Amino acid sequence: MSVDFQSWVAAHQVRFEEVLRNLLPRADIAPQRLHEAMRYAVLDGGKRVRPLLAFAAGELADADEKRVDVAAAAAELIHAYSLVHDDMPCMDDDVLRRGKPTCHVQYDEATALLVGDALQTLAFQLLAEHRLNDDASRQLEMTRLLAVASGSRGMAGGQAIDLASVGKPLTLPELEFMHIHKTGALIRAAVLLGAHCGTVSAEQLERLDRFGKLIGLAFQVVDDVLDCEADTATLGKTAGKDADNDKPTYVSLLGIQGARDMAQRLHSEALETLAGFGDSAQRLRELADFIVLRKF
Ligand code: GRG
Repeated sequence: MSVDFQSWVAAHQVRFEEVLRNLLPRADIAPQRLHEAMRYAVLDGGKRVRPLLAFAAGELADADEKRVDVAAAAAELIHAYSLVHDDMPCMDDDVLRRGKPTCHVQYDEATALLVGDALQTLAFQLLAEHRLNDDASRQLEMTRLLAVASGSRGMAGGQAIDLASVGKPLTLPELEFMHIHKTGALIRAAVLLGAHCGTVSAEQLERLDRFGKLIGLAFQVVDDVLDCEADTATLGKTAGKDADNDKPTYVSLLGIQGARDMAQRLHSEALETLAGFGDSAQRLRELADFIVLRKF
């Protein structure tokens, strides 16, 4: 009998922490301070939503878990780098992340910049060094996919639009475009990376891609709601920053209830994309529920 969702999440989070500990450079090898800061930024924190999505998609595709570990780590390292850079004074200028001082506060700005750079390149090093699919062209596709999701046509591009949008009214389609790139692209990539470690048809990949797109956007809509409703201690990051910074959000455009309704709609549509997968998509369904119902 399969384990319940909470136990599945907890077991993967614990196991994955060990995976990350082993894949990150040791803090006692040079340059020690940079390595220590990289470990500080990645370890002991975060929900690990992107890795969990990769594990769930990997299970659906009957993938070798050890291979998914590496793909999931690559996605999480990109995510961790983006948080370190986002928190810096030149961007969101925040002091709290994952319940502890942000990387530039704990170390210094130059170190935080290098931590982000080094985590990003480590992600691609992992994809190049480890065998993730017997078909080399599929492995190359995984590298391409993560690069596009992280770059100017993905997360970094979304962040550029976000920074330019402060104090400006955005239309709903403009806001959606920004978030599909800033937050959604990496979440979508995490689902596909997990699936690419196993066996899936082109048609199945297309459906998983749509699932990732919808659930990535739902994640951001919920994030906007939580930024208004949850407190700093629960979130482990400063609450209420969007309104303080005069940033357009789903809440500022649709109101709290409108944003909640939108998250529900995206959730339903995401579940529809999984209809043909049967039991093999159960973890993805449960993660979709978690993403929409989460309180932190
Ligand atoms: C610096 C290129 C570059 C991009 C930054 C991710 C990002 C783009 C900015 C972070 C700002 C932010 C709070 C975005 C909202 C959605 C989001 C990514 C929240 C944090 O992700 P979680 O909730 O964090 O998965 P944990 O800590 O659980 O991993």
